[in-house]
Formats: sequence, C-alpha cells, structure tokens
Amino acid sequence: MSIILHKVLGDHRGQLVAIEGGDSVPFDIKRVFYIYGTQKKVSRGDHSHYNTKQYLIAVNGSCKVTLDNGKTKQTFDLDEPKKGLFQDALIWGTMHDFSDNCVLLVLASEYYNESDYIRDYQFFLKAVNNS
Ligand code: T46
Repeated sequence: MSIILHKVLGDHRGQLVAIEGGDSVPFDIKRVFYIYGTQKKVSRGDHSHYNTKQYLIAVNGSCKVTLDNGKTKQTFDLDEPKKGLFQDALIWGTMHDFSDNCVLLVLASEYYNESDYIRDYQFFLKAVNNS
C-alpha cells in the first residue's frame, strides 16, 4: 500500500497525467466513478470488496484515505492530481477529511455489484481470516 507518483506531461498549456490499465494501475479498468460534493467531516467508503480492486486519485482538492488490511491501518494524503493510491481487494477503505471541491476519481477492476461489497467490519475480518 503506497502512493504512486505519475509522470506529469505538462507544457505551457497546462498539465496532463495519463494512466493505462495493466501498467501503473495493476488491473484492467472496467469501471470509473467519481465522488464530489463531499463534506470535510463526513467520511465515505467504510467498506471492503471481495474481488474489486480500486485506484484512487484526487483530481481536484484533497482527501485522506485510510486503508486497513485487518491487522494494520495506514492513512495516505491524496493532495495532488499526480498521486494515485491502489486499494486491493479485501482491504477496508475509508475516505475522509475532504477539502472543499474535492473530486475523488476511482478506477475499478470490476463492474458494480453490491454483492461484492463487505459493509460490516466483523464480516470483513472473517473474510480476511478465511482468505
Ligand atoms: C469507494 C468510494 C470512494 C452504483 O450504483 N454504482 C457504482 O459504481 C458505485 C460506486 C455506487 N453505486 C451506488 C450504490 C449506492 O446506492 O451509489 C450509491 C452510493 O454508493 P456508496 O454508498 O458505496 O458510496 P461511497 O461514497 O460510500 O463509496 C463509493 C464506492 O462504493 C467505494 O468503493 O471507494 O466511493
């Protein structure tokens, strides 16, 4: 679990970051979504997935992401559009401390399927222990 710094392809017109599935993002990308209109003191996520892997980028503003593997937790600052964070399957993820105007882009390895979600922390710990 660590921040990946993407190359910024900028010139006098502005910046560009290119991300390709299977390269800097270690999976084929099947779904893209983004959250915005977040509130500083209201967290998002607070769940894990059985199979879905995610890659998170704050393309505007900033937030913190806490990843928990059932044994240890690490908190990461997503505060630049060139920073990406990989969230593997069976990792509990919480997004929090959003700045004003944060737009958090998420690339996902699977199509949306609510049955892939683990929204109960005790179920999550059981799933980790059985994996
Ligand atoms: C994550 C954070 C950053 C869909 O219909 N399709 C989708 O692809 C997604 C992600 C959600 N939904 C529906 C399910 C709920 O009715 O949108 C509603 C809100 O989803 P949720 O409560 O899961 O939202 P967040 O912000 O707590 O979490 C989402 C992602 O689920 C999660 O994986 O990392 O954004």
